[in-house]
Amino acid sequence: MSTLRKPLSPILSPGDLAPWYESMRVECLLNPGVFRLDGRIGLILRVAERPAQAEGELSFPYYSPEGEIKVRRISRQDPGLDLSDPRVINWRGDDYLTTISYLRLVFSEDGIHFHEDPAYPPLLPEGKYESFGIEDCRVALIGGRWYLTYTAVSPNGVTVGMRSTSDWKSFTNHGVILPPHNKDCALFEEKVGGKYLMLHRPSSPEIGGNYIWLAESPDLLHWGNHRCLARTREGSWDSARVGAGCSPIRTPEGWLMIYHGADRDNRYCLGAMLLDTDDPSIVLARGQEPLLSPQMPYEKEGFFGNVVFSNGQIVDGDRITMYYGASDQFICRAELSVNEILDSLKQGK
Ligand code: MAN
Repeated sequence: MSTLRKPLSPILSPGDLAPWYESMRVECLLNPGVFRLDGRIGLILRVAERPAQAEGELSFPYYSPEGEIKVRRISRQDPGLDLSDPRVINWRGDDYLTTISYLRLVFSEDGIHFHEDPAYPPLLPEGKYESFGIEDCRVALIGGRWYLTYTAVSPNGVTVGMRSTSDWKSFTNHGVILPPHNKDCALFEEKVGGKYLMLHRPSSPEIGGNYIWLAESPDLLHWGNHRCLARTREGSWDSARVGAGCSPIRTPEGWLMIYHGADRDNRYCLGAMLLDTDDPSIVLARGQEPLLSPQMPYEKEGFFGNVVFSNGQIVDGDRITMYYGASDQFICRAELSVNEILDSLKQGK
């Protein structure tokens, strides 16, 4: 498969953006949603910030119930502190995130060089279900309106929030559309069988696991008829968790879905599945091998290494321009061919 990383990868690094929050620094750029607007390509980046870390102290940001950004500081000597994962803090039995994530817009004329446009301010966490941040936004264009589905994190749990817009300047906040623990929500961009459809990823820590589910809705707000679509595969690159990328691509052979899978070492790769056109709860084919796995130095090392993760792409005929996060730190771009992926699925690769 000729998955092409482009020479200018990474296309964005944390140093390319000034911090939004006073006295913080941009630590990570992650996993953008992608859309077209007025002849430009837009990315809705997940940006993660935190204060510079003082010697012997851990500090991390969060939103207070009053909606103000605050910083908590804890001595690194505190015996109740578990810092084994650079993304998460466990302190005296409760979980927090080491950074606060929000969503920031950048635009490009050529799909490679992105810049900010002051007319489009960032989307910040709002309310009590987003107080630890908002992450990994998928974008679906449905009936002339863009629907943004993203992970909303707070002490209440990891949920899916939704906002929508017609101009990327003002947004309607639809609140939590899926309760905890759920993430990786991608909407289909057209109705199937008269219903809106979504892919989502609930987690069931005891019986079950981190599997991709399908749900339907009459109005994009109320979701039912949940069906488990794809589970993890023991002994494979996607043995520990799987989750959908962005809206599946309609092809003559079915819906092509790019998804991420991780193994028990938290190595994240991207793979493909083909879903039946009329009944997408039927998986027609699933690739054995990843489409993309961490290989380049910037994919293997960074804030959280060995990660390639995508939730946004542009499709133009046969060509998929995929934007992806590498090592939870950089934004990269790769080109894939719809037909090559379909052929590889047919050959059982
Ligand atoms: C989770 C999410 C992603 C992140 C991966 C790897 O799936 O938080 O945003 O890229 O973990 O850390």
